[in-house]
Amino acid sequence: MSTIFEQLATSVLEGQSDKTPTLVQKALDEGLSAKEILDNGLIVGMNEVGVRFKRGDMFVPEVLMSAEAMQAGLDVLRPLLAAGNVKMMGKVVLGTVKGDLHDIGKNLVGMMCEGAGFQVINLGFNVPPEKFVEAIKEHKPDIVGMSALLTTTMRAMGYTIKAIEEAGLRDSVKIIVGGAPVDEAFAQRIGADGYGANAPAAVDVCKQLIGAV
Ligand code: B1M
Repeated sequence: MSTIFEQLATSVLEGQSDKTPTLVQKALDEGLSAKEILDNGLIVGMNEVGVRFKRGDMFVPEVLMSAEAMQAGLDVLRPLLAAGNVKMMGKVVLGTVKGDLHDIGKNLVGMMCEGAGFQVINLGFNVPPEKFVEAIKEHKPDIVGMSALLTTTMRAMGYTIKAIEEAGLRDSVKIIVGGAPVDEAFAQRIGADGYGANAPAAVDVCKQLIGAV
């Protein structure tokens, strides 16, 4: 008979959006804390999703299902985590840059970052540089993540970094970029601190950027 933590991890891994919140509630009813359920159940499942995705044993639709199951579980825990002042891994402000309407991959990055224990403020898509700047002032994140799917909108990442510099905020945040046309060389050229090729890689880079690994 598997433990409740194993059941939670498996439920995320298998993308069971109906079962995961029920299991989270069961674990709470058994007296486990929100932090234990997150760290020893949900995040364990999501970490395994990352490992399997990198290995080529899971594909985007399955990862999205797992991310949704994770979200459904987190929805039950979120008020408890907020009320209990549980220390999250760090705060990430995330958005798809100006002119770009693609947000599926960016949302996946956001969900996996949440799954890894980060607090994520998702600004949505078509986000102008000044909105990133405002969000940094308001939320004081550790990390700013930008996504672009078009060769024509990649340059907005550079403009956004410039705007963050001009606002005097560059030293207060780490910046990670990603999206299909983006690569490591481009990230370095525009002065980003990191590049994530896919959602699990983005989580790894975010952890590195805040010194968590
Ligand atoms: Co558009 N589109 N699209 N599109 N679209 C692409 C990107 C394109 C490659 C299709 C093609 O021609 N083969 C092409 C871009 C060509 C280029 O610039 N090189 C293209 C085009 C041209 C366009 C329009 C211009 C079409 C038109 O109107 N003529 C138009 C532009 C609109 C705009 O943005 N201004 C357009 C519109 C759209 C829709 C709105 C219809 C829709 C988006 C809906 C939505 O997102 N809500 C759409 C879609 C769905 C696609 C494709 C088919 C799929 C994108 C996707 O969601 N992939 C795409 C072709 C393709 O990729 N096969 C295409 C799945 C997703 C999980 O992957 O987004 O790559 P991806 O994210 C990955 C990684 O990139 C990475 O992690 C994710 C998970 O592993 N990642 C990050 C992403 N962000 C990251 C951030 C990080 C780190 C990693 O750190 C912060």
